[in-house]
Amino acid sequence: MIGSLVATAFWAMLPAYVPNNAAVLAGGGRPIDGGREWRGARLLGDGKTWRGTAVGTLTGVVLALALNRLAEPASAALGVDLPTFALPAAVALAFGAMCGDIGASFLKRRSGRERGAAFPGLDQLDFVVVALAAVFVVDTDWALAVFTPSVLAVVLVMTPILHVVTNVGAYALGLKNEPW
Ligand code: CTP
Ligand code: K
Ligand code: MG
Repeated sequence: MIGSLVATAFWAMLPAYVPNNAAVLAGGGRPIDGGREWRGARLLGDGKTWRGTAVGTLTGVVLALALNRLAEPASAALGVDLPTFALPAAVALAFGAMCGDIGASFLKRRSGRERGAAFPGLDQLDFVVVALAAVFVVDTDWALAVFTPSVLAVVLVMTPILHVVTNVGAYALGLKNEPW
């Protein structure tokens, strides 16, 4: 029971989990805010770039399409009914995740935090909250069917754990400047 909830939650959120990591690898180039400031601090900062956002979103969408091809064999192997992703749902999860992270940077700059500063709680859940909100708006029936209250509960517990583990790992491998 808990195993199938975890499998469903992880599978359904993968297109939202991967974009931030892809952005870390692809980041660089022109910042989205073009260097602009607002009320004495950068609007978003140099850590939110067009390239990172575009590559992150695209990676999440392509991953969702790849998962569609694996859904049947993976469901059979695990004995779980894993969902497929319609394109609008895939875009909502991937782009929603990127937007959540960008929104968090906006809040960090407003609260005096420099680029790279930690904001515990926000760092671990920003992308998930916006990705879920976006997919519930864009593909409501699908989202209601996949993200039952118990799957949502697993997502909210599992995401911060995965976030900490992947970021500490990326930092240890020298891929990321901070371990959060
Ligand atoms: N990145 C990017 N574009 C994004 C998100 C991330 O280019 N939309 C890249 C940047 O190189 C960034 C790195 O991924 O520095 C790490 O991402 P993150 O930790 O989200 O950014 P920070 O540098 O910590 O900046 P902030 O304080 O604004 O979160
Ligand atoms: K972040
Ligand atoms: Mg950071």
